[in-house]
Amino acid sequence: MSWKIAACMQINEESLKMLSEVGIRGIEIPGALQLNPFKVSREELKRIRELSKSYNVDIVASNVIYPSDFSHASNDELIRRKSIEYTYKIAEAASEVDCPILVWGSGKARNIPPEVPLEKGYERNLQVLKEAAKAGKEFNTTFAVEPLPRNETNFVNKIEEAVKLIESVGSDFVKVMADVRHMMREEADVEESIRLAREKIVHVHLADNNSKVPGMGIINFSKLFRVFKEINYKGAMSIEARLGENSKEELKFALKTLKEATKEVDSTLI
Ligand code: LER
Ligand code: MN
Repeated sequence: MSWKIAACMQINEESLKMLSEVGIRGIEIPGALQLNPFKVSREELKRIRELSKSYNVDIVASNVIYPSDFSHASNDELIRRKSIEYTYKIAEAASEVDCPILVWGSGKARNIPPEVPLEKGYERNLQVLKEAAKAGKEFNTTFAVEPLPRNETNFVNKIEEAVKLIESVGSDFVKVMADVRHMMREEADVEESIRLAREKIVHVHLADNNSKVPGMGIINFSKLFRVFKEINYKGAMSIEARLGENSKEELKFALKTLKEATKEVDSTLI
């Protein structure tokens, strides 16, 4: 098996230069900032696309796609409509930069406010994902629901919940993603949860248990990669870690750690 490796960061000359030097050929960009259809012009999207091509670093995904003041489950209909309109338009923006995956994380935006009954909140979030399915099909972009820990959201904390949710959307353009750091915290058995979602997983985030780059904590990555190989996972894997002063050295170290781990399971990183 071979997996495309990427790193989560803003796209610009500097980050692309650094990634090229480290040997990472993928980038995952912050959507609310760099694909925001209410703020980012077509010209800017074109510039981003060309920049990524010129460095030969692919935009494999975009995360943090909603601004933090969004609320899909709000009692205010105008606020809910804004989420729906934005969801549709960000899929178009993603297609303009050849970004195939939009990570449906954004814990705050999907949080069910205390004054909203849980069932109603569920329905309202589902409504947004149904729009995502429509937009995804039109612009050939897949939305990937990311289970997030309880301190980030009260809506979808576990893989099992994400699977159930996407099954009720019933679209090839709304799938599941696995963030291994969050899974360590929320899942009773991380490996079994990966097996449970199987072919529904379309994207992966990698960090160590302490949010630092892989290799700086206690996660056994080869053990995890063995399961991704077993389920025949073919998507990309993005390093989504808190980088310190010397991000270049940290990413080099992460790449080395991950390459060793993939080698142990007779796989490669590209
Ligand atoms: C936040 O913890 C996170 O994992 C991001 O991917 C949210 O989209
Ligand atoms: Mn993540």
